[in-house]
Amino acid sequence: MNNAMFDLKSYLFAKQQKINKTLDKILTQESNSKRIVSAMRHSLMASGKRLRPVLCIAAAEAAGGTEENVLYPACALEMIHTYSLIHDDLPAMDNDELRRGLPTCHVAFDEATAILAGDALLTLSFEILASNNKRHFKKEINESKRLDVIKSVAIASGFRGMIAGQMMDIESQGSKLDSNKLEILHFSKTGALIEASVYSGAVLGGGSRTQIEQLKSYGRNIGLAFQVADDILDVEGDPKVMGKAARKDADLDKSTYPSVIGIEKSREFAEKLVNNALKNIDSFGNRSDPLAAIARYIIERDK
Ligand code: GRG
Repeated sequence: MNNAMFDLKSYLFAKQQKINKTLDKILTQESNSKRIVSAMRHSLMASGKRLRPVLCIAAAEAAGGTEENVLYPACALEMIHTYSLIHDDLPAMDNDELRRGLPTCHVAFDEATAILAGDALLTLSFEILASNNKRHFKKEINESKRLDVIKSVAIASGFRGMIAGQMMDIESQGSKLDSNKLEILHFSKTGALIEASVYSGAVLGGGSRTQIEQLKSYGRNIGLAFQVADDILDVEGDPKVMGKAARKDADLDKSTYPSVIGIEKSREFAEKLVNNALKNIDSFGNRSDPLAAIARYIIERDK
């Protein structure tokens, strides 16, 4: 049974502060191009929720590790996420002008710079995941765990994960998918990186094989719930609160949970996924209070 009194707001605030400080430090590294760093900084340091790195840290803590063990790898996950947002906003994809409350990268800079900023964040993330020095991991993490995480994150963000989801999303515009196909699309596009964030924290935090499997299932459930909630927010959310455009899915004639199964059934489905996620982490006791609170937050959030 998880603790409903857990103070998620304070937990998120403390973790977001640490993550932001670390991301800022990473971006102070030398580059021969000031412009590329400015573009990376523009998108990365804008006000994101930092959900993926927070999940990585919370999973590590649930598995018996510490924030310090995973802070840099957690930041690498945020870089991959930010790269995907920069590229998703491009004119060739969703053509959005507002992201995280700021002009999108290609509007603030230009298309070529935005493409390169996304590429640079993606490659930097793998440099960080592959580095095993004191700066990136306070404690030595054995090489096989690091390789496992690198491979899992690469699969989740590549052509068997996020990129496949994005391609399916583009291909399916204008047609209605059935709920099975939609689940595959949504899990690939958004859920896979969320699952990989939890998995990475569990592995690097030193979880047992059983704990890693339980946390991975939790990640899978909340990953899909996140995208169902995102579909609902696109219908009901306030662009001023979200810091991005709403009603885009209908404009682009995309298949979403509300358009395929209706808004009430979408809410019920998201609720069911979160309940499954809570069951997955039941045996962790109060060490998984942050993860339980995040699971509920994912479907109750307004941005
Ligand atoms: C272009 C390679 C490539 C992939 C794009 C994830 C993705 C695939 C595109 C993002 C498009 C999108 C808006 C998807 C909906 C779900 C989602 C990822 C929302 C944004 O994530 P949040 O809410 O954003 O965690 P913040 O800004 O808080 O980090």
